Amino acid sequence: MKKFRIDVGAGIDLVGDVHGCYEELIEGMKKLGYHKNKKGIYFHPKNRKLLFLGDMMSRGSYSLKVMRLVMDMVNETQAYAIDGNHNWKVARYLMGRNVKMVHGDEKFVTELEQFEKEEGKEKLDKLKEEMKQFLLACPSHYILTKEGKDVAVAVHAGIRDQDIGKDSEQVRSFTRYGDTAGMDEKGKPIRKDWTVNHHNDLLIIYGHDPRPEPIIICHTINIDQGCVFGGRLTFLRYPEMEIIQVDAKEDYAGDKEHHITKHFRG
Ligand SMILES: [Mn+2]
Repeated sequence: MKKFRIDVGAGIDLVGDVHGCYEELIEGMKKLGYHKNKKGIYFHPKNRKLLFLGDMMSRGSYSLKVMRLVMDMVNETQAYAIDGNHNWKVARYLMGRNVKMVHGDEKFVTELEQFEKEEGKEKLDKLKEEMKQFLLACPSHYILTKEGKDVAVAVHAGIRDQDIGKDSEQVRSFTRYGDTAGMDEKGKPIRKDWTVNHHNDLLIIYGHDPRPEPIIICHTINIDQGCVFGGRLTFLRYPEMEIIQVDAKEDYAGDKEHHITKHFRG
């Protein structure tokens, strides 16, 4: 399947869950050497590309600004973006489905209401349609290739080896939520460790389930260090395997019980 494959080319800079952390995103992109062209679109002078690992919005404070930047960069072929559980939730909301906008998605709705107050209904409807089309077009994962050989996989929550390069609702469910075993008594998903079942040569780069550090385990690396929970925004320069991080300016999510908030702010 060709549609899943991206050539590493001059290099790919992958970024974990942004969740509306616009300032940290810009700070990190500048550290990596991105700047704006005459059209106001961020690009890398050495033709590197940015790859968003899904969940660019919700929980944080500037989802619309992040989405504008992501959509502009993807439209101008300077970035790639993949699906995530919040992407999917927001996409369904924008399709008019009856979804509960909770767990940080309510902040996205508040931003839309604010946008309407400032810009009017016509512009809001146009933006909503654009975001809906964009989110629905995000693939479940990308396979990075170098000299025609598959080298790595970029995915939001995780992937089973046998699903790499495949697409179905079942695959999408796994790539959005990872391997889950139902809900706990608080309604939070019980997450199972899928990484132990990863046995091929591909490095799997993922986010979704924030960890204090980006550590390579079983040839997988989690680059979501919970920026929105007051942790850090992580960028991975591939194939250099260089980590660039930006400290969160604040704890946007305000979940004092979250393990990342406790780790970085406790
Ligand atoms: Mn997620």
